[in-house]
Amino acid sequence: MTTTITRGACPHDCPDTCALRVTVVDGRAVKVQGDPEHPPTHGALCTKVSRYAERTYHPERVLHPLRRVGPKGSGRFERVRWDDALADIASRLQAIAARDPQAILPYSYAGTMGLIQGEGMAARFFHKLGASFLDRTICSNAGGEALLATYGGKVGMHVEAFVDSRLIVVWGSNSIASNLHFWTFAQAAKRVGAKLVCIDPRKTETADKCHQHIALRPGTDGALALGLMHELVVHDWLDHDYLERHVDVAGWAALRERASQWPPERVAETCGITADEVRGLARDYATTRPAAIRLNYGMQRVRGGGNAVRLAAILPCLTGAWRQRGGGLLLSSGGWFKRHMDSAALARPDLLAGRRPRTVNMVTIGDDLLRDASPAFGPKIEALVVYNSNPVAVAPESPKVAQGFARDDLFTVVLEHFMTDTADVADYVLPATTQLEHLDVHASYGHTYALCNEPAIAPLGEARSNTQIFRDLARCMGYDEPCFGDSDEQLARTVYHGEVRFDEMRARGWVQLPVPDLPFAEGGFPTADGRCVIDAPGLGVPDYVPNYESPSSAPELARRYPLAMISPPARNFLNSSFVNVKSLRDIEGEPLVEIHADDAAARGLVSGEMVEVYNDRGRYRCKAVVSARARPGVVNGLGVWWRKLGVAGTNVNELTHQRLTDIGRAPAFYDCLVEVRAAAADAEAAAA
Ligand SMILES: Nc1nc2c(c(=O)[nH]1)N[C@H]1C(S)=C(S)[C@@H](COP(=O)(O)OP(=O)(O)OC[C@H]3O[C@@H](n4cnc5c(=O)[nH]c(N)nc54)[C@H](O)[C@@H]3O)O[C@H]1N2
Ligand SMILES: Nc1nc2c(c(=O)[nH]1)N[C@H]1C(S)=C(S)[C@@H](COP(=O)(O)OP(=O)(O)OC[C@H]3O[C@@H](n4cnc5c(=O)[nH]c(N)nc54)[C@H](O)[C@@H]3O)O[C@H]1N2
Ligand SMILES: [Mo]
Repeated sequence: MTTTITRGACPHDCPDTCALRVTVVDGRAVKVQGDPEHPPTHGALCTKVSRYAERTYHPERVLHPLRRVGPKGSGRFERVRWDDALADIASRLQAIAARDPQAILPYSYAGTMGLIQGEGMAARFFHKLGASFLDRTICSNAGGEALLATYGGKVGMHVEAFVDSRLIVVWGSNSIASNLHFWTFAQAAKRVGAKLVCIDPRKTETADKCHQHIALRPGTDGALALGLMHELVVHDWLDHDYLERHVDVAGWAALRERASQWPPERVAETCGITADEVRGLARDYATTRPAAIRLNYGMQRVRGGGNAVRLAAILPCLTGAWRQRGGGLLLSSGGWFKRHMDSAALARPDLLAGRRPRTVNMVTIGDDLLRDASPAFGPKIEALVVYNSNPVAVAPESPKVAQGFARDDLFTVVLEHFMTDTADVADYVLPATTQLEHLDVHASYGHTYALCNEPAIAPLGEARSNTQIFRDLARCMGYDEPCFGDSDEQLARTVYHGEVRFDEMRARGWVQLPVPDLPFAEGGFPTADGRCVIDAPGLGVPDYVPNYESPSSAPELARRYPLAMISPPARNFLNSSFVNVKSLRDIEGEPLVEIHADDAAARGLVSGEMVEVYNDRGRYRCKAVVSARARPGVVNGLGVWWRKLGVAGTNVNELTHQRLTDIGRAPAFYDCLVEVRAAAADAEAAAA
């Protein structure tokens, strides 16, 4: 019996990017554990990833190429040889490209966050092909561009510094579920006296563990931030020295004027909270040192999400919270990595040879698949190559997405581990390796360590890595540039430069980036003049932007659909990943919507009954759970179930829309009005 332990990195879309140790006995991975020596994640894994071996050896893994034989969506596929699949795919793509390569769209997101299995060889391939660009906006772009406009980069506090905070505002994040290792630092601070405040419409498990929970209406965070500024000004809780030296002074004068129109009473009315909650939070934030904000992406999935993030990000610059360790704000640490990366060497945009393909936003894939050619749009989408993503389940307004994918004249190739909702409607499904089976290097958006992932086991069945599949396709297309021959190790070596050395990363599992301990104590934001920007070019001074769908902005709609629905992730799934892992699905139970007792009573609903959540876009069938986790007027539809594992083939994205956020062209998943009614008994029988 031979036992080895391999160093790895968790590939999932999560701020924590854990360092892993994989125990392999006679070629089989038997245990996936956290690496206790990795400072930000210190050896603890979430329930999901501790089951990574279960996912890898899942009996339903796709382990050889499949070609559709029945009608689209019939689920009938036959096994084919790799060579035949690749040759046919290459010739189909070539035929389309001969007319216009922009009719081909790659669709990918963060199934793996790995830098080479994510964008390595695939980017080269699509550049050479001249395919449409994909605007990768589905998750974090509103907040990301907002932060860029304010700080000049996606940069913030070290997650480890939260142990020193005396006030931690957890804003738009269910950290226990989605950012567990931050939570460990917050707990350590709490044990020595820090106050924790959670700002979230839902009473999450994180809110349960904080000292205070402010349950505002979805999409009203911008108003709350303006109210906090109002109080900072009225009580002169400003750090004038920091403001004068490190903040856009003219911008602040304009914003200060705007904030003066947001007294606590008005904020309370808009946010559905009390004026005392606004006053108390402002006082705590201004008078406790060090004060930190853990902002997260929950607050930016609404129309005004970008403006809200800008307003929140300005707060620590008004109070000078950045001066102390344990003070400041963290939304993303991703920008710290950018300066050590050479993305052009990896993605090779030079292969475009001067062409400038159109860009398709991944959020509007539903509408765009149903669009004809036009001068504004360009050619009709004729082919999709999907990898690292499950758009039929995760993209907004899924009835349209499903209709688009069902088009008979669409050629769809899906690289996957499993027969997801998206793979079901493919023409070809190609078996991809999991993180245990391939090499990769990683960045993180929650800490400042670059990581390396060594393959622990050989690929299962006939699975090939994404990089290998695109290498093979490039060969079949006749692409002869030497860069298409680069091995995974060669690709991995091109990602980072300077201090982040691949060999060191490989030997130890990670390399810490050189980021100052107190990054902005003396200003030095990565903006043009080093100051925090308030009046941003093209964006102006930030303001509260109401939701698309709310009683004040859409009164007629709100009469028909009086409940706001948010759809944050379920704790034991990772977006739509892991939904098919039975042990995790058993913990989640079944698709559900949490509803406040008053709202349930008004509709005659009882806990546990099957309901239909509906609006003009669709109907979602699930179980109603009467729960104090829901505030009055807001229902929580926990996501993101596979449609085929849900009730009547639906999930929560039946109801969401494709309109974009104010900044960043991102989805407004949590800006959604619905109504709930008991599911008709006959419909239930039909679905059974
Ligand atoms: N277990 C688990 N972990 C995950 C994921 C997962 O699916 N499961 N997904 C990963 C991904 S892709 C991402 S992007 C990150 C996301 O990380 P976070 O942004 O921290 O996401 P959540 O934990 O869902 O927290 C969002 C919270 O925002 C709340 N919320 C909704 N609308 C509003 C609003 O208008 N204002 C405020 N203040 N709060 C609001 C929701 O109720 C929810 O509790 O998590 C990652 N980690
Ligand atoms: N209603 C609602 N919708 C949401 C959200 C929400 O909060 N509410 N959250 C949104 C967010 S934040 C995000 S980030 C998106 C996430 O959207 P996606 O990035 O599409 O995430 P997943 O659903 O996890 O799907 C990833 C797929 O990639 C596959 N995969 C993993 N590793 C590999 C690999 O190495 N190779 C290949 N070929 N495939 C691989 C997995 O098997 C999985 O099926 O969903 C969004 N959708
Ligand atoms: Mo995400």
